Amino acid sequence: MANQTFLHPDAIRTLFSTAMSQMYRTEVPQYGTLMELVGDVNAQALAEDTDLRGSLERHDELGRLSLERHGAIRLGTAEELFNIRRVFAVMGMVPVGYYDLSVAGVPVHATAFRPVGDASLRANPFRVFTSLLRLELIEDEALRAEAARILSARRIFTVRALELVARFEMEGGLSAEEAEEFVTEALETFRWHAKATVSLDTYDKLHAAHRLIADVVSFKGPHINHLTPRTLDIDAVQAGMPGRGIVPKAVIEGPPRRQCPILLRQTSFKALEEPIEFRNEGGEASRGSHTARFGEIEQRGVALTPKGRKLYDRLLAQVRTEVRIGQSGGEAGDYQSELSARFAAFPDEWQALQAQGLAYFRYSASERGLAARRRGGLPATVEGLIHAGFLRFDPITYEDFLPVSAAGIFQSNLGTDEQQNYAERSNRAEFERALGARVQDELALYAAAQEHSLAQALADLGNPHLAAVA
Ligand code: OOG
Ligand code: NI
Repeated sequence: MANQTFLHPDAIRTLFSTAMSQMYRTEVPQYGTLMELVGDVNAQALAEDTDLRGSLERHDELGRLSLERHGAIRLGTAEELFNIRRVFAVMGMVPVGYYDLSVAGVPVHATAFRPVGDASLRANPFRVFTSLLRLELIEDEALRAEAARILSARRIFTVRALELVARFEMEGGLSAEEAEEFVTEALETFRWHAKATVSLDTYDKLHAAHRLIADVVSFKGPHINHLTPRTLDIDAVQAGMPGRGIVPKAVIEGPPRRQCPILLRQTSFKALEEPIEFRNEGGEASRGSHTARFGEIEQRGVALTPKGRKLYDRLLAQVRTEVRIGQSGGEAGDYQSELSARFAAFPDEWQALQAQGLAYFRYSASERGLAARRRGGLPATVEGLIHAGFLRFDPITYEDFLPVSAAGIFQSNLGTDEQQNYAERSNRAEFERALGARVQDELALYAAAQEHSLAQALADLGNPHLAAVA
């Protein structure tokens, strides 16, 4: 039976992301400092760049800016991944994209849970990069078995959280009151635990296999390991961090600074070393520490088409073979200049990106175009309409992640000595089996958004037949 009193999943997501941000601010005070810096830089960028402000305003992106963030968790078992999908579904977040990080020496594969659809993204684009540990990549058989045993014994969701998920699935929604309770219960899964579930000895063994394995296996739950606000000027935030007592990683991951931002640029501050209490089988406590939680910022640009992405991947690979950043970060200057030099080959004007089919855009009929429709005699091609100023296009923001950047973020927090090379063993089918669902294809989502906007714009101009020509 239809229930009129459900709280919209978009609203539940905002309740949740706000509560999560609050919790992380309390747990990691540096995150609060970073949020303040990002707020200041964004205000300055908007004051100085009226075009940017106009474009964000036109697409209702201004409101979401201060809400905008992503987080990341690392799960241990197929069952945990299966249930987290159900939890995120309550908040209108679905798995998009498959990321294999084993190539970069990180024994996980991942997806991003995020809203899809323009309205939901506008309401709140909160996303969670969710990795699943690949125990099969642990070589030591005894250790692998022990890790599996430890993981199978833990329960990362509260009983009530799963009850509310089941209720959501049965009824098709949650009331405002249930949603509040759900958010409180779901938050428990993401909380930090200063007490490990293993002995210091076991922790050390897991840590020796890979620091990430220790991070996933040793605790009661998959603590959120970072939250990332979106900035309009990542270079300014990177430069401003030391002034506020934060030490950033050596280089910004992703493309260089450009007139027309593409994809995603990210930087982070190093993970904190935090005190942990371990307990051995006899119940005796010992003190140690664990390093997992960090801060990150990101600047988002336009989503690239497969053609644009290919060019991006090729240029980035060239830079990375040319300059390798060592542990000291001393090569950061060379890396930046190489990056800028190589990316000179990537067109940096909106017109060129559109005309060459390198990026995705949202089309709309301009006022002049609507006036021209009334007069009649519009150009017969999309190019002609654009040229005449009747059809406008604005960049579609990239809402996903980049595997090479993600690996760089993982590694900056694992220490370069931890680089291990697992052979590429991408296993999307296995990931989807654990997830209990297919991951959506992010490129298909952007392409659909572009096509939909173009069809609408052409219809507004009175000539929907042109869509086929585009
Ligand atoms: C996730 C790293 C990936 C990003 O922004 O690329 C990520 C992790 O360290 O668990 O969050
Ligand atoms: Ni991140």
